[in-house]
Amino acid sequence: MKQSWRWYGPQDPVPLKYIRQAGVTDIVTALHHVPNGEVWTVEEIEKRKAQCAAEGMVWSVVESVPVHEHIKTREGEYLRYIENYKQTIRNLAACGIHVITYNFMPVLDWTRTDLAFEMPDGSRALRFEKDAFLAFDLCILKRPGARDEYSPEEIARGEKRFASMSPEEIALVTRNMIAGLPGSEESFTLENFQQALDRYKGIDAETLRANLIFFLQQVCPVCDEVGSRMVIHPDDPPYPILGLPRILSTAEDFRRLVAAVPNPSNGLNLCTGSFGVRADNDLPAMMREFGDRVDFVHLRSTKRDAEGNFYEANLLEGDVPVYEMMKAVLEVEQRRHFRIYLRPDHGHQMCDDLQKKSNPGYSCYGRLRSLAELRGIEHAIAQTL
Ligand code: DNO
Repeated sequence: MKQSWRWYGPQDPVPLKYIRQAGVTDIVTALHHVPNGEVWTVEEIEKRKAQCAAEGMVWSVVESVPVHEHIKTREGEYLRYIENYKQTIRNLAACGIHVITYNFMPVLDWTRTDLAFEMPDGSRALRFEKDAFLAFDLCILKRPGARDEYSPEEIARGEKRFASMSPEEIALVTRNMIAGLPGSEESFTLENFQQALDRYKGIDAETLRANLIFFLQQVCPVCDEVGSRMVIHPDDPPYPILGLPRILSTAEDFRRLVAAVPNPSNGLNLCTGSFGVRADNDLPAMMREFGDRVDFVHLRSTKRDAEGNFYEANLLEGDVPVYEMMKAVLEVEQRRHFRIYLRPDHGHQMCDDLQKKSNPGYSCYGRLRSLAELRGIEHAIAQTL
């Protein structure tokens, strides 16, 4: 694997100097200051590249070039935004950056209800609590139509949870849900959030899928020409939420995408933590099946329960078969003669980081711990190949 690390740019409380000490060679970052939909210029890309190079690392993977909402809904200025996206791909390639992460989740990127779930050892994890989510949807947002989508048991669970919440907790859950987690690039108030959801009223999963296919049919030929690859990040969580359609939650979803857009540049960012929330996703099998298109892996482990909750577990203690997954990564690497960019993800907030302000899931020590474990596993498996 190419040991990589997500850096949010000069504002990131975890500086490049620390990242280098973690043993990292490759940086995953984005130009977060460029508004969604606008072109990333060669000049701005070069500036960021130089910052990484000055600390002895290479900016190799973009996470993410955000896809403007107009492209997802195929309305308004979507054609102009697609042209801008193509130009950004060309500019990145001109600067030697060829792996581009993106997602096609409507409105929200990844979603959690709790950003400081206390683990038995005192560290803090990100968590998705089903009841808090139901309380948000049914009693805080009061989304029209929500009641028809849930069972009587779920409605009762949401109402009970809402009744237990203090005004502070209501404000906190609301903020966690809609204020934008790191990398989301979109942030809402309760008022404009409902409007954003409403834009998807006539858009079911098949329409959204068609919009994604249309987008890829436009940008993939450019990628093929300049030797780049678009790697889609799966839905997180991997099922529909808030009445919004989801189209990249399972192996079958990606299979369908490849069947529709077979260009070599149509790739996958295999995020084990996102796909791993579903018991029906066989992650090592997905790595083996899609490996030729997986240039980038997020290796983290989630732990789910029967009530529909999940949290970010210690790497070796969650539902993700990390050893098998790493074996599959190494097999694919051998087959392709290519080293896959792999980064730790959503580490626990621990040690000194508990007193520091950091991007949720992206503090220093937790990811350092995960990367050290991943490196050890890779090293051990490599001896046997
Ligand atoms: C969360 C990240 C996502 C991811 C985007 C890719 O920690 O994995 O925000 O970057 O979905 O576009």
